Amino acid sequence: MDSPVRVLVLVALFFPVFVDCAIRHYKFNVVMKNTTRLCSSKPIVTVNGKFPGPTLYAREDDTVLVKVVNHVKYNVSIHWHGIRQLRTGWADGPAYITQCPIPTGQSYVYNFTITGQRGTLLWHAHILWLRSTVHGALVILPKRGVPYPFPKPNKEVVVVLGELRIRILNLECNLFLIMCHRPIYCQLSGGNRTPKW
Ligand SMILES: [Cu+2]
Repeated sequence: MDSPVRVLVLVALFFPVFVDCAIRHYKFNVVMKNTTRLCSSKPIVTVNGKFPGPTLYAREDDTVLVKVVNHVKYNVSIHWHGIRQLRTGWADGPAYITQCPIPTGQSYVYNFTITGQRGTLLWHAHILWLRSTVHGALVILPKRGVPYPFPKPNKEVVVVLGELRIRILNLECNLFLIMCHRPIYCQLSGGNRTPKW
């Protein structure tokens, strides 16, 4: 064994506090799910049948392994929004940029380590329109024994803001609230499209 490796092994054995990091395993089954919002039901693409999708939890320095299995008819990829992919660019997720999307019936394991980051980030599909229903939160806790840089709150609640598209009677009111700051439109049937802001 090389001497630097031997030193690391000895440090890990005798000073485990220095290597207090974990491997977090998650499984994302991408499936269709009949979902009801605002009194209307329709099948949507989800992760594990949830909308929004499951919240991932990890600590700074943890390695996260997410096995994504594609059970829908669309190609899929997942982007870990805001995660610094240090030497793990293939885990970033933008389809056709850092990876080929996951075809129907296939899977892919995203493997990345969270370094120098804490707080709540977002994960979402990074292909087609799938991100509108395939998204969720990624909570990065501080290292064990390290406090938050603010007084500890009594309770923490994850709030995910998403997009809903609704139609009411013959008054077509399409609300678009998209992350890239597109305006919200409200369109009367046959009328002019009026930007609200
Ligand atoms: Cu993103």
